[in-house]
Amino acid sequence: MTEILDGLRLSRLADDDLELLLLVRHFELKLLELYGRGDLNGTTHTCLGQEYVPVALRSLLGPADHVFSNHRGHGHYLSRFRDPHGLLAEIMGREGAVCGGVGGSQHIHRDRYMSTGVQGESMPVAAGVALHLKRSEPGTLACVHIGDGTWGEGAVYEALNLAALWRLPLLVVVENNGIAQSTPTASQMAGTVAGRAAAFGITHRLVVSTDVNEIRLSLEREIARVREGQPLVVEFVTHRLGPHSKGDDIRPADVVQAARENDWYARYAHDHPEHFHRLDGVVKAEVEAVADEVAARPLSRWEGSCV
Ligand SMILES: Cc1ncc(C[n+]2csc(CCOP(=O)(O)OP(=O)(O)O)c2C)c(N)n1
Ligand SMILES: [Mg+2]
Repeated sequence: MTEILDGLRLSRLADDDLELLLLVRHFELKLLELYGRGDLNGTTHTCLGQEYVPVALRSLLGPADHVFSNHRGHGHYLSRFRDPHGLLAEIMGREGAVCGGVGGSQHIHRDRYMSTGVQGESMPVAAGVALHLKRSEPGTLACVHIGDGTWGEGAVYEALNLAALWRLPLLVVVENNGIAQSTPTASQMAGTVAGRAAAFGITHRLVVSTDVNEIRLSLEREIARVREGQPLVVEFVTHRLGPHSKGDDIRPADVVQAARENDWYARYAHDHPEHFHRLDGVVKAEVEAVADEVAARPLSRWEGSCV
């Protein structure tokens, strides 16, 4: 188990990485605002505070790789496709929706990307896809995002077992935000994610950094090995800034405060004020324009397939 130590100062990001981080942040803040106003139905789970995970991974993945997302997947989708219009239309049920508006926030299928709100469901599916890729498209991989709470699902272990046994190109990204809905991880998980990966002989890497450049550098070699059939569990120690979904945050104030102190957004603004302020307002305005434009569209119609 290797620990990537969190640097004191975040490194300067490329414009497109910072823009993407800000896009996910402002997109989800907008979603909460729209819900608050009663303009959206159903539910949504924001990845506020966790945006850097898919942004860091995006340059390590290629278009032929499969990505399996979960209920907290807006950042995963936007990092893959940078398509705020299609995603917001999907969530709002408007024309141009990625899946005709029938999938909503949690159930999206596009190209080699799929999300599900069912905890643990994607692990065996990703393992199966990884088997297919190993046989027919060597060098590609299946990446699956799961939370810490999802390690309570038995399907996770069936998938890990076969991934290790069959040497599948499976990258398991654990976004360990220390909580599952309202249950702290310490109250529901015996042992550790690292110990569980070790039980299957699967390599585990722990990432505590929120620095996109640093994370990429540290994972590059390991992810190349996944492509050769060495499954990998990468556990991000991360923080959920917002509620589980909407307005259901019962965490004590000190826990929420600790999450805020780890927020890349405030830290980047502090460490690189000129860069941050040059792009933050621009991206925020972009999201406002997307929201206005999508909200004015006619309702979506299911045409029998996703884009
Ligand atoms: C099979 C199943 N059981 C329960 C739920 C309800 N549920 C939705 S999210 C969630 C907590 C997931 O926690 P975690 O895996 O840590 O992800 P996080 O929400 O923290 O990102 C639960 C229990 C579900 N969606 N699917
Ligand atoms: Mg969690």
